[in-house]
Amino acid sequence: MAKRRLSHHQKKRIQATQDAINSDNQNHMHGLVISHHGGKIVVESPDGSLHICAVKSNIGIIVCGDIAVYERIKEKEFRLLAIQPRHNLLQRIDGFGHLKSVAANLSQLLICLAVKPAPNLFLLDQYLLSAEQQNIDVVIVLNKADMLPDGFVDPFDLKAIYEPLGYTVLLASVKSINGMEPLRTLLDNNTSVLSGVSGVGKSSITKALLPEIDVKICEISEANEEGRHTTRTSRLYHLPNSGHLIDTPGVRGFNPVLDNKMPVSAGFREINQMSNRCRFANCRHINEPKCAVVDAVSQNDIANSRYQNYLRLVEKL
Ligand SMILES: Nc1nc2c(ncn2[C@@H]2O[C@H](COP(=O)(O)OP(=O)(O)OP(=O)(O)O)[C@@H](O)[C@H]2O)c(=O)[nH]1
Ligand SMILES: [Mg+2]
Ligand SMILES: [Zn+2]
Repeated sequence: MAKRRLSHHQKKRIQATQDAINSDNQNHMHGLVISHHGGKIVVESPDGSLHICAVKSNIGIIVCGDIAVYERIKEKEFRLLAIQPRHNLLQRIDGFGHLKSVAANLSQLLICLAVKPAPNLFLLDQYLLSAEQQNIDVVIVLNKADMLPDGFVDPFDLKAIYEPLGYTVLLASVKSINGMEPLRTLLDNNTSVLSGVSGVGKSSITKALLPEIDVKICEISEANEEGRHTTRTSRLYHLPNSGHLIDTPGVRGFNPVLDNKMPVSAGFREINQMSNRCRFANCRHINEPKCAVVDAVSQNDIANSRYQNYLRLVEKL
């Protein structure tokens, strides 16, 4: 494949970033990006001070969880110079086809679903694919469990489908505080990002874990049970037991970044594993003869919903 040629502007940016990262300039500081709003970046220094940084042009993407290199220009003025190389970067394609970056340097993705608005398994599988791509652990949180009729232990078959794949599924309720303690434990020592559609209760969960912090929560519209996109910008919070939690704005969808370097099957653990048994090494698991994946679906060893969502994503690519 031909190498992509970098523009003069891109080369300059990479060089400037390298210079700032490698520099032993005593005035350069390092800090954690807490939020990014309207061109202002809030960076937390290792001593806990918050510094609002203006951004030097040509720095590129900056998100919560990034480690910034920055400098003081005046008493209370700071300028962000570069972002340190990341372990990972969670990204999605928005409804207009634009690449959106969610957060960086994550160890855990909390996919927040709710009893109402009811979970969309295609959205969930798209999240899971993105997490597999970026090597991020996942916890599937089904919030608003208080709205379930008595006796429902596995609504929407989430445990039945996803636990055998190795994903943690947690039923939670901010209202009845069910599941909040196990969730707290899962967050310890992790940098976790909470993502999901509007109104599922991401900010309510954040507030339940950090009651002393003012997190804005909105009443959902009774008419259609949809959220109102209350949270407008992502924000990183510190948890008492040394973890970080990033609350993000509700998404309408979570289209993963798909490219030819990684087959869609790599984002579906069970399909990936089963594909070793297909007759053809390059089997797409659609209509090829002796396809172990199609066989496994017909035997109910692979959930049909997972397979249908796999096909939808292959079609997109
Ligand atoms: N019954 C019930 N309602 C809840 C629960 N958690 C949150 N809610 C309600 O759900 C609504 C939306 O909560 P938010 O926390 O603002 O939802 P969000 O996911 O942050 O929404 P966006 O910021 O718009 O993405 C509010 O009316 C909450 O009171 C829960 O466990 N049970
Ligand atoms: Mg919110
Ligand atoms: Zn196959």
